[in-house]
Amino acid sequence: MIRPIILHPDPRLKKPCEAVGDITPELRVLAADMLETMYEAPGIGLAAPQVGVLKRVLVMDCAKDGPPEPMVLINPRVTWASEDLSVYDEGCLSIPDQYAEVKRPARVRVEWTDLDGAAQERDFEGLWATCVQHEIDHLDGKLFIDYLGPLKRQMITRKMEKLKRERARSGG
Ligand code: K1U
Ligand code: ZN
Repeated sequence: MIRPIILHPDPRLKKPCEAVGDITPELRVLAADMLETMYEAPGIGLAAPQVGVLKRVLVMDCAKDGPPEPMVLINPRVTWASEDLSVYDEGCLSIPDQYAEVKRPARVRVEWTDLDGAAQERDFEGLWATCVQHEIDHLDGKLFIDYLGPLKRQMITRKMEKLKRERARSGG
């Protein structure tokens, strides 16, 4: 099921999410819904708070060519980050049509739990590294615009408030 994506500004996008305990059937449904919602948007990542669930779950698929590579990360944690940085013109499904350059570690090692409850670890680089850091930020209540200066951040937030008013007036 496709779930509505929450738009900035919204208090649910600013709250740190709570760790997932057991892998329940509800969690599996959430992960499947998040992947469906991400592909439909379309996007390359999605974090649970973006669909109003304040739990530490994210999905992503940054595969460019070839078959899809859907990933579900539960309780993800960056355990190592490279000193070298990379810049990417980031977007966000909660901040549509707004893009800005963000500098982040070029490579990261991430540990997480998969949907079978097994511990996983992987090194990410390129777009995968940018995306997993963007999504983990969502789980900590942080948006890519929080890396920008106050003027640029305020300008984007004002545009989003206007967009939300217009969408509310036209019924969605
Ligand atoms: O978390 C999100 O809001 C999803 C976001 C992830 C992301 C994008 C760029 C850099 C870091 C993280 C998106 O997917 S925005 C849409 C997007 O980037 C895209 C959409 C279609 C094709 C390719 C990219
Ligand atoms: Zn985002």
